[in-house]
Amino acid sequence: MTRMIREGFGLVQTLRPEGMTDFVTPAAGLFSVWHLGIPDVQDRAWTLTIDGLVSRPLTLDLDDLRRLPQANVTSVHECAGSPLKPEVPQRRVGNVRWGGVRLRDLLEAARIEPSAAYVISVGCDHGTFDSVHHDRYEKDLPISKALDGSSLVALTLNGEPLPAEHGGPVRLVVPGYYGTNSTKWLTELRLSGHRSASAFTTRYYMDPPTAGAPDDTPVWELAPNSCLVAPADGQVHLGQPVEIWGWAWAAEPVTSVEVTTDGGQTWATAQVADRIDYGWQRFSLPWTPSCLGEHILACRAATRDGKTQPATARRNRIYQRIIFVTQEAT
Ligand SMILES: Nc1nc2c(c(=O)[nH]1)N[C@H]1C(S)=C(S)[C@@H](COP(=O)(O)O)O[C@H]1N2
Ligand SMILES: [Mo]
Repeated sequence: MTRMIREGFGLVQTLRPEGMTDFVTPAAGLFSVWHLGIPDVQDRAWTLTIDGLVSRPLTLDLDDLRRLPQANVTSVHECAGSPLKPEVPQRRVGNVRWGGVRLRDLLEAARIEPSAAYVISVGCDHGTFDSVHHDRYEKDLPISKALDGSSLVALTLNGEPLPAEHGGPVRLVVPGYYGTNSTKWLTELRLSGHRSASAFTTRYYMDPPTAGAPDDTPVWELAPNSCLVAPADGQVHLGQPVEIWGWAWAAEPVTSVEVTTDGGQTWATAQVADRIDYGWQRFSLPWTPSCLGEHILACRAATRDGKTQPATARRNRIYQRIIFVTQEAT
């Protein structure tokens, strides 16, 4: 077993939405989450095994991976929040450029069998989460997603070798899916006819039934979400134009963002940039405040198929900010 250099759940979250001013989030500002601790990745000779329902099982080391054709994807990276509290938004999000080998290329090289329905990904971290010992971190994704050409076995983050806290030397990246599916410290990809039986796919990261979905639902595709970057409180003055802007994202491209400055009584349609790869999209709306005092700003994103953000407690609840409109600055 790989030695652990940190034990138990932990997270780093330095940027609040006001600080997310860059299209590409610098690695130093990117949140990080781990459930079981952080493994000592120097402690093992790194290999990635592809096995299960394949006719040509493969074991690759880092040099093998580096020698294969490399691809890049810009992708929003969002944590689904605590699996024990999916109704509490955490706004742990960034937008980064991942580089590495296409998952599809590796699966094709291993010759997957027709009965393979899921790709199960295994990390070498182990330890205690929610008072239970887990001997690995394990996730799954449907084979159709794994073969769509977007997922990577990533070796770089924003062009630099993948830092250990972000899963280096090798992690899975599944653009359009919540961060929980992007297994860090990746050591095995196992093709299976069934979903994984791991606690991280059965007990955790399964959303309880809702009115529209009678069964538990895996926390896979990103639901529409958005946040305001600017203005922050203290930057808005009576009669002075400001730009209200922020980022919006979803598994599918966001096709509309609406903004309110009166706590949701009226909504205006913002301009939304086109999506690049699976990245977040900038939206903006000019505003000249015409009355003094407290204002509740909020934004909500929607996709072409009509999926949008709820006003009720949910991980992608509509993002709000209270700002105070003051006398014109002198
Ligand atoms: N092996 C392993 N992979 C993991 C996790 C983990 O605990 N162990 N946490 C997941 C969760 S919940 C998230 S949000 C992302 C966080 O990735 P980051 O730390 O690079 O931001 O990694 C995912 N991959
Ligand atoms: Mo997460």
